[in-house]
Amino acid sequence: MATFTHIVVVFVLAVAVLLPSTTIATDYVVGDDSGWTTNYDYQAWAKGKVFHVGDRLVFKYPQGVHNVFKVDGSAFASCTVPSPGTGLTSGNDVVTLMTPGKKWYICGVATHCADLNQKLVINVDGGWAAPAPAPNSATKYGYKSFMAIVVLAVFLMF
Ligand SMILES: [Cu+2]
Repeated sequence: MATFTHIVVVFVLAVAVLLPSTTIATDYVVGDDSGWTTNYDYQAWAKGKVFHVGDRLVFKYPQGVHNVFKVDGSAFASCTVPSPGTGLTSGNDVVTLMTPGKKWYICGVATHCADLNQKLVINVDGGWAAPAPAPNSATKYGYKSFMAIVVLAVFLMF
């Protein structure tokens, strides 16, 4: 009757192997309690935070008062708003950080970006949560190799 115990142990270990790459993602509410608004220092907010692939930005604001456009570096600098309809407008906009690198976001309402500093730039680290192999994935595979050895060891015990 070792079979059932065997299956349970292998299942638990399999979960332990898979879990680290799926649960470390973090949700960041942009601006914390202030949310996505005017006259807020988003550079100060982003400073010291390390964003990883798989993390999520949550833009919170009263619907209709602001919006969120993902732009490139030059549009960020000049506060150039892309065509309407390409922005996020729900007031609770969740953006999953899919790739490493710099990400720029601006508000497209009136001159909120140009005159009232409603703009955010962050840098996303390539991370262990990346779906594709990332430069610093050595620790991930190191951990997985270790767990694979543990699973093998448990197999041999039965
Ligand atoms: Cu705005």
